[in-house]
Amino acid sequence: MSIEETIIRIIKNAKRPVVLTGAGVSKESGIPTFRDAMDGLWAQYDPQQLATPRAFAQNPKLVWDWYEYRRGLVNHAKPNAGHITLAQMEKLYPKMWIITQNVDNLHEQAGSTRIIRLHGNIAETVCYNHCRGERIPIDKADFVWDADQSTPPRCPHCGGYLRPNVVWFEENLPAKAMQDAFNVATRCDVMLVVGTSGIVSPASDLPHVALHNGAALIEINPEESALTRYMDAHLKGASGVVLPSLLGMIS
Ligand code: BV8
Ligand code: ZN
Repeated sequence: MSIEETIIRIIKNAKRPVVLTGAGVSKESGIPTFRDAMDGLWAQYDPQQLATPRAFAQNPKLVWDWYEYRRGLVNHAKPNAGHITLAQMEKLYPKMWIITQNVDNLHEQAGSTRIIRLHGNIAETVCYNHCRGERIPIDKADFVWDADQSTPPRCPHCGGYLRPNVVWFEENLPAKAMQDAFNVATRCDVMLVVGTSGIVSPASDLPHVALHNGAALIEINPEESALTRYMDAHLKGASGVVLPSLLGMIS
């Protein structure tokens, strides 16, 4: 049996597949990955320097504006064939979960329902002081903000700054998301690792958890990543191309 046939058989026979997605799955929807240089004003900044509590403390307006720019990209983005295929796969596998590092909502828009969000949701806004409790979204209707003002919008409850509901570097991930992700990674029999450079932890630990528990690891990425050497197979290509062809072969 060829390697391809073996891979197809492994995925076809999976009972509890898990898909770990990174920024690469949203690239074909027009959302730059963290590795991509961003354009215009933002090209001069390193995302890893902006997505931190320190950056927000030092320059709240700059960080808020950066997220407003990215929210604009996300609002105009549509799910691509990769997101849509994963939503179709969820119907074939009743125990399938997606664990995503992405902060866009393209998996939900494509119709996926079993999603574990590790790094939050850029569309949501929370109080920087957590005055309503940890990461409780504040409704857009409850605050006003105009792009010219020199600060982020103010919390309607405590007057502190508002911030995007994303997990910054050096912030802990939401405990429930972490627990759920490690649970499904421990129990899965196949993990598809799609569109991630595998650099950011603890997300990048999850394939090791799956491997340690006997799962087959299959990567879908046009490039090699920090995880490629642990993979049983690396399907080289864009997720919007590879995933639909994979679905064609397993269904
Ligand atoms: C934590 C939300 C405990 C925000 C994100 C030293 C000092 C301090 C901390 C650390 C340190 N060393 C390590 C750490 C831990 C740190 C970390 O991992 N740092 C990295 C940089 C080494 N992690 C954390 O801080 C986490 N918290 O550990 O808490 C703690 C507490 C205090 C102090 C220390 C630790 C929090 C991590 C979450 C950060 N937030 N996002 C926002 O979006 O603004 S991470 C963000 O970057 C994304 O969510 C994603 O996770 C990551 C980007 O990675 P990818 O998704 O993989 O995207 P990337 O661009 O890298 O790669 C894209 C891939 O797609 C490429 O491989 C490319 O080839 C491929 N591709 C391209 N096109 C396609 C494609 N694939 C398929 N199809 C295509 N068409
Ligand atoms: Zn508040």
